[in-house]
Amino acid sequence: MSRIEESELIINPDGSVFHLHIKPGELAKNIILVGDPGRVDTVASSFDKTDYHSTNREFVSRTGTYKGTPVTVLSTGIGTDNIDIVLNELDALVNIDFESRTIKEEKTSLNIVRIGTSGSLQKDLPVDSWLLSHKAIGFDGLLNFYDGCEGICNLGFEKKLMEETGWSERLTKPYVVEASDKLFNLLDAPIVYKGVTISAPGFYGPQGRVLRLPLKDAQINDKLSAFRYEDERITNYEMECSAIYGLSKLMGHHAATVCAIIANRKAGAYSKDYKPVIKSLIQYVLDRLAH
Ligand code: R1P
Repeated sequence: MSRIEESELIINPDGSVFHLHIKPGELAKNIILVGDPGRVDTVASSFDKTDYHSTNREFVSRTGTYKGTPVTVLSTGIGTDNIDIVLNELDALVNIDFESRTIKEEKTSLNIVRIGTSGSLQKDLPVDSWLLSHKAIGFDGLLNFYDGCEGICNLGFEKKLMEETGWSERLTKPYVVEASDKLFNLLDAPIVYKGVTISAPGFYGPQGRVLRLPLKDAQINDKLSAFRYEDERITNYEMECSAIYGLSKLMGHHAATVCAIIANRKAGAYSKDYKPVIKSLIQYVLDRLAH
């Protein structure tokens, strides 16, 4: 087993991993990711008890139990660039021996559920509903840096999407990845909408929003809403799911994303108060994980 150098896996003087400030042994196998650090305590307030906590930049965590089941809640901040840090460091905490700096022979598989907020691209997917992402489309390009990405991506979906939208050569190639069956089935229920989620590398232009700057393709959101691949349609925009699905698949973890729809881009609508919607979604996810 080759040793991973100090510059490649940075371990803090207290033995915690570089950005997350979590030490091996302080992480639960069930992990809830939220974007907003302020949402971490909303999740942890339902725990029976909290055993560990950490704070560094936008990465805030609490590890404890919910109805006896160990759970870690961790904030990622915004964007798939942060997800690259979060997924690699979570994986290192369970699958790399920090003493010898070598990859462990026996791998640990984590259950990773992102609870987020999102904007709908379909008129009939209403504000204040919950959307479970069956697939994610990465407009961000992160996964393309990793070997093996073609093997886990839906190349047919990608090809049709690029053809039908007239995908510009200046844009990074979109990648299409899936939720883990295990977690998708765990979180599936009649009250939960299912769909295909775009993770965009920005909030404004990359999601077709115009304030002062015009878009390269003013019709992009209409094309995306109308697009169909087999029996699936694109339902919503957010900014993290694609990298979570892609990296989890490559590393052997289970992942699913469920979002509160707080805006409907087609209807021009925005939730009057999405906080209770998020709160009940958190409760739903915790109960499913503890089931
Ligand atoms: C943008 O406002 C942020 O909100 C959404 C997007 O994915 C992005 O992170 O999710 P969160 O509420 O989980 O942060």
